[in-house]
Amino acid sequence: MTSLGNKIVFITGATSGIGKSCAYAFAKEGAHLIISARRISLINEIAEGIRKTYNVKVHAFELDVRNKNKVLSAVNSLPEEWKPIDILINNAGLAKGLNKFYEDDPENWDEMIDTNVKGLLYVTHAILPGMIERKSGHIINIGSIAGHEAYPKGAVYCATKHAVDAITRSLRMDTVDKNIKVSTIDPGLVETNFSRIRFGGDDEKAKNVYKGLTPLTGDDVADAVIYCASRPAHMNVSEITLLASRQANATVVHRE
Ligand code: NDP
Ligand code: 8X3
Repeated sequence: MTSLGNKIVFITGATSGIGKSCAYAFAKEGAHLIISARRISLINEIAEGIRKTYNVKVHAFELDVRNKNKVLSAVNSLPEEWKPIDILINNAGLAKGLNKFYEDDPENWDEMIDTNVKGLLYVTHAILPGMIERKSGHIINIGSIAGHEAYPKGAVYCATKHAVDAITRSLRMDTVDKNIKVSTIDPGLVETNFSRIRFGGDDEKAKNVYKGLTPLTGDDVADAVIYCASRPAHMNVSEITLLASRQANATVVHRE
């Protein structure tokens, strides 16, 4: 097992759900954190909470992964001590709407593609050259079972997660000679803010997604991310798929 103590871990979308759970889980292992998201007051609050609980350093800043120039300048202007990033968790992402393709709003498509695909590419593009130079690094993408299967009313969200899957696999080939690991963690139903965002703040609709079963939590996913990040140097976990035990796949769910 590789110790995560004193590693530098960069997490996008750390204000909520899986990203926030990952921040706490890595801090518990003694890693120092670079955490970012769009909500600056929330990310600062989380940073303060982590500093109070664990003896680790936390660098927090506002970042919208859709902004290519800001992503690059934020990474390039990191203080020297924060530059040698060991692990990147590409987590920032969202679904907007659950509609038949022909009834959907193309604005939703732009937001999902810009965040889930282009945002992940921009952040990776900004951080990977340093990893290549140092001949060391691990990129862990938060994909989804929506990257393995398509489901009704999810054409574009599923397309973005299929893209994450393809990017993960290609990147692993492109960096195989650079001592860089590339992995993906692909969960099914995880109860976070995800469905609230998907349904434009409609709490009732969001709750119904998880009705009649016990969904995964952000902490369950963070647990898998920690497993993946802490394997010995010779071992890469290329992919982990996680499902709630009452979920068979993206469309078959048993509810009581
Ligand atoms: P949450 O809504 O709880 O968290 C999403 C996080 O992403 C927030 O911290 C949000 O922060 C951040 N974010 C959204 N847009 C941007 C942006 N443009 N730039 C930077 N940060 C952004 O959802 P989850 O924790 O569930 O989602 C995290 C990831 O997990 C996503 O990639 C999602 O697709 C994936 N996933 C989720 C599943 C689920 O069932 N919940 C299952 C499978 C995968 P802020 O608003 O402050 O910017
Ligand atoms: C998020 C979960 O069920 O929409 O990726 O695929 S789901």
